Amino acid sequence: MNLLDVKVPSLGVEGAMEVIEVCVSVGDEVGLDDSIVVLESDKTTVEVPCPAAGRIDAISVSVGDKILEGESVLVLSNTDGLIEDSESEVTLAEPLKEEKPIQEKILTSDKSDETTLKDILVPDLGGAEQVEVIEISVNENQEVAEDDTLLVLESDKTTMDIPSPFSGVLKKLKVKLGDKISAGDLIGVMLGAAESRDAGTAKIEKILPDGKETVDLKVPESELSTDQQTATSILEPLETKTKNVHAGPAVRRLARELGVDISRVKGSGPKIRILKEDLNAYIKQQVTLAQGSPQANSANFSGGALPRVKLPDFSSFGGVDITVMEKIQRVTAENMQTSWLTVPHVTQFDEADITDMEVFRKNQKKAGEIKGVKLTPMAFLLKACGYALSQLPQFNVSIDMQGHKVYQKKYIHIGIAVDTPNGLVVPVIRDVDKKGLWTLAEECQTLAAKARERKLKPMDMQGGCFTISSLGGLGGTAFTPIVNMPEVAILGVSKAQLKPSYEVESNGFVPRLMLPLSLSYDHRAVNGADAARFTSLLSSSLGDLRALLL
Ligand code: CAO
Repeated sequence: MNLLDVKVPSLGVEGAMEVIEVCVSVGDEVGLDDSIVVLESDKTTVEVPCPAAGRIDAISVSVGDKILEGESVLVLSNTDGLIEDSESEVTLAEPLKEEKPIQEKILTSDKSDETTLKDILVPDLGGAEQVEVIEISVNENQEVAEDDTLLVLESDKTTMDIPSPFSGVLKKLKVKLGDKISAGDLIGVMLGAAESRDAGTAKIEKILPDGKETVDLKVPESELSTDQQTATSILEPLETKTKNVHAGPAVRRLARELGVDISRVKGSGPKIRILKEDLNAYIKQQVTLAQGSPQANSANFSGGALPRVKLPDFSSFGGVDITVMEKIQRVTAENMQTSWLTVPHVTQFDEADITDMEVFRKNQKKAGEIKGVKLTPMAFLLKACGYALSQLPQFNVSIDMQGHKVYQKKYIHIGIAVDTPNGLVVPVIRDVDKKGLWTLAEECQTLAAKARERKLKPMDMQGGCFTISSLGGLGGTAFTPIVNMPEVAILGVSKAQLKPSYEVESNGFVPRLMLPLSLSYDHRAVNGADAARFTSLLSSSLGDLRALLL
């Protein structure tokens, strides 16, 4: 094992410099000249380049430290020919400073084999980043089975469980409540397979700045991997992982001055280096979002400019419990308020005669049992709305009032409002117009179940063009749903009721099952005549399903 103790090079700066950024994390592979830390003095900001390619084994500085030339920054391993082989064990080229975190490696009792230590990484979160940990469902040294929930995360749109990718004993947990984590971040370290921990011994060796301490663990040697070289791998210290950002000092300084988290900026330079233009583009984008473009995260508009309603002292009237709103509740409330304040809402009411549709639907009960899918009115509503959106594409748009642009979508993805114990969530069914009733029913069922089990990923809730909110299973005659921005319309569905309907042929009244429809729309994007056309088309296609085949 070749190790290199990387020190602060001669920078021609007098006195200590402050570490303002650590650009690498333990375990990172770095190339020659990659930036490892950024130092700042009164007069200058300097990026310290890596003197060789290798893997970061330990980092001895943190942001805010003051360091001098010649002081150790980090330890690099696998650096070709820079340091003599250190045989079987890793020895830090120089002891780390006292306050540095304890590091660990796993050794077997008498040989150089290693245990099967596996990192548990945050899986793909559907593109979401910096998602908050709201619940930790496991403890260190706890046995965990594959698929057991490890963490619960909460983004702006949903909560999701993170299952364990394999079984074993959780040796290290590297996240805590409130942490913001992204795909690829380390959740913890799992030891071996849980069921085989009853023979043999392996050791976890703690490497302290000034010595060593060994702890025995019961691990069967048969379980210890012989092909991995983990005896030489030091586990990542317990520290916050900083993103490896490539940017020059001037860009970093500007980002700091403007309060921009540089790790969120996409670099367009060589090695995805962040240029000043990238920073400008990022700031411009954020400003546009804050002004309400269709891509805006409506959580940006918290309605802060509204006068605050002063609450009375409720306890003077009787007993009161106070709870803090959960994030999903808060974000839903903010989104509702934003839409209510931004969108001029109009609601168009109509009814669809679903007598024949219900006969057809109920006739499919047996087929549904065989398929394991329940065909509810929702599948028919999805199909009919997909058809109406294809016929009246003016409902399949988003508008940007700042840029005076209309975004006409060429796909038909429909969100369904799902009532869950954690609040309202809106998973999206894609390409509704291209799917049959059974597929739509199955996807609706799966997504609603996932929503209730908190298993939806952010991507499951993105890309909607239109929303259906069905309260039909619960009751009510009509309601005025709020448009789910940046969509421009939402269909509310209430409970179907038998009503007397005049029949010309028999010159009398006959009972018909009528489904109440409430279409709320953004009057900036859609006019009233189109809304009437939309609900009429829905009504006629639900009244005669053959229209959907045309
Ligand atoms: N009229 C009469 N009965 C209806 C109906 C309607 N419009 N819609 C559904 N039903 C019936 C179903 O046929 C089913 O009856 P059976 O069990 O006898 O077959 C029953 O009501 C329950 O249906 P469901 O609600 O389980 O299934 P669904 O596919 O209709 O709806 C879902 C799925 C996810 C939309 C629904 O469960 C849900 O969460 N709705 C709430 C949406 C909500 O909260 N909206 C408000 C948002 S704004 O605050």
